[in-house]
Amino acid sequence: MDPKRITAQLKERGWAYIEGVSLEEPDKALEEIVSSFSKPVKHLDQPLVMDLKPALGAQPASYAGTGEFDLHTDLSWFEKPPKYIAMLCITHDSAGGGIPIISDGRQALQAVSEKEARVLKKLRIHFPAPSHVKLAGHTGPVATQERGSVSFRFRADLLKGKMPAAVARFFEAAKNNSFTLDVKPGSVFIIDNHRMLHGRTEILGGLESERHFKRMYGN
Ligand SMILES: O=C(O)CCC(=O)C(=O)O
Ligand SMILES: [Fe+2]
Repeated sequence: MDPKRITAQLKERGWAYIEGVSLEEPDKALEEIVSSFSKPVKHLDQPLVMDLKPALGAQPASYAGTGEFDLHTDLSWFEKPPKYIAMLCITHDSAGGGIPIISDGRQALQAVSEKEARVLKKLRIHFPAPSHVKLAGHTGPVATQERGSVSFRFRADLLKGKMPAAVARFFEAAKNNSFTLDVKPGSVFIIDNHRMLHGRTEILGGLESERHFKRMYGN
């Protein structure tokens, strides 16, 4: 797809979708797409292109786990989470799970009361890193007013203690406005990680599932 169209779609609705990408050299294909509209970035000791597939011993809600993964921001524990996430579908979960879900943070913010929206912009929440990542995490609001737009940070399953009421309302609203993406082998979806929350349904084939996605970040 024309990089201008990717950028336009990301700006307009927070996500872009490309079909029919050749899977002969999938890492290269994904790198080319991400480089066409952004600057590829990697984090910690992760490779530039990450393989997302079930592995023994992983946390259920993680890239290698098989559980449902609630709507979230990637790398919520970094001061500056990557702006874009691109995922390429190599193979599906033939049992019918592992379906990507996304939701627009702007819509969720619109859906809560004005008072709750003020709390979401003001209340600083601690977003800890998962236990296998030795980082202190990040403390900041769910919604950050930036020049002309609001950026979002959210990760429910890692939060410690009871979720503040406004945050729970935001999560509820995000779930209510979420939708699934009809991805197939060779499709790439790109999301604005500062605007959209994403997740997946449970991988029904479990550890035996052939589900395989590739993921890359860009700024
Ligand atoms: O498995 C997926 O579709 C997504 C995984 C994910 O969102 C993550 O690892 O942050
Ligand atoms: Fe994620």
